[in-house]
Amino acid sequence: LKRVADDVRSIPEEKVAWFPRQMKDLDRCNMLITKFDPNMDQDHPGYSDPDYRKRRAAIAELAFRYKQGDPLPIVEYTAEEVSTWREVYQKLRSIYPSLACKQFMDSLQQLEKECGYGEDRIPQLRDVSVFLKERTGFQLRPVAGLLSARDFLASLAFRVFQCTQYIRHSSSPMHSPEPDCCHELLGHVPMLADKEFAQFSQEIGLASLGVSDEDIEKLSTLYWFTVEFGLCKQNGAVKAYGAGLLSSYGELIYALSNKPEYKPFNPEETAVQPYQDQTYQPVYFVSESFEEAKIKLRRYSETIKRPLAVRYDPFTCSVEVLDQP
Ligand code: NLE
Ligand code: FE2
Repeated sequence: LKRVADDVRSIPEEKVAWFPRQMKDLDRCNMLITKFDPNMDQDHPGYSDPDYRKRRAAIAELAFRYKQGDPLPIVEYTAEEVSTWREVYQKLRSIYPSLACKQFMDSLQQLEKECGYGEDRIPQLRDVSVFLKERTGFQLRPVAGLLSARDFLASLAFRVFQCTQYIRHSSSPMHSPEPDCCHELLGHVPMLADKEFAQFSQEIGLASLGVSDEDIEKLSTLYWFTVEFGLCKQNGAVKAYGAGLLSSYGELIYALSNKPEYKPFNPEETAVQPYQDQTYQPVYFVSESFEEAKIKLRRYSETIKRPLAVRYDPFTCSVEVLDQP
């Protein structure tokens, strides 16, 4: 309570939700959502597998202990985990060339050449974070599971991407309702290695700082239908750029089949579209181009009301609060 009161004093207009100002404040952006946790969710394929649950707890512990600036933890993956990864990698790799957007393919090829991506080993967050930092300034930090939307979005404002480090259960390699390292490494990382996409991600993050719960809900829905499940046209064909598609063989094929409904991407409408987080989406939003999604989203975020304006200072890695524009 004390910390909220302090922050409110420097922003006189109205009460504003606490948000991180400096990169080290991200240590406080760690509120987990437990709905897909293998200990809580009876439908989780790991629910009745005590070894899997034990392993998840051990990897979660690494994330709980992590403080901003620490070296990223190294996980020695077991043979079973590597074999799950292999299956996911092989299957997805074979369909990417026809279904993934160009930006994704370019980055994936670089990751394979320069960052040890391949079917034989699970890349370590530590190496991937160095790679990304050089490309787009993004860095990774470990997280124990699904984060609250507010905390997750806030970290993007600092070009920090919170990544899970455990792997999905071996019984369901082709789709997982919760994020895991396949989702982060195959879905998100290649896109974060693209300069434009990195910029787009940080803008969503900055737009989320200090906004109401209602606006967080809208922004996270927009994030869901773009960064996670977005489709865009390229050379006349529809391609996937959303990470939730690019890490799920089952849903990637489904999304680009003639089964689901497509709607044109329009932030006002997309922000209030109900979504599905257990299984495949019934509807996907298609933007005319990658650029278009970015421009429309930027325009939308300028319309969100908040009693402050923010700017990221890359020299000090901190968020400056400006007067109302
Ligand atoms: N469904 C995705 C996958 O199987 O990789 C994960 C989505 C996380 C939001
Ligand atoms: Fe994700």
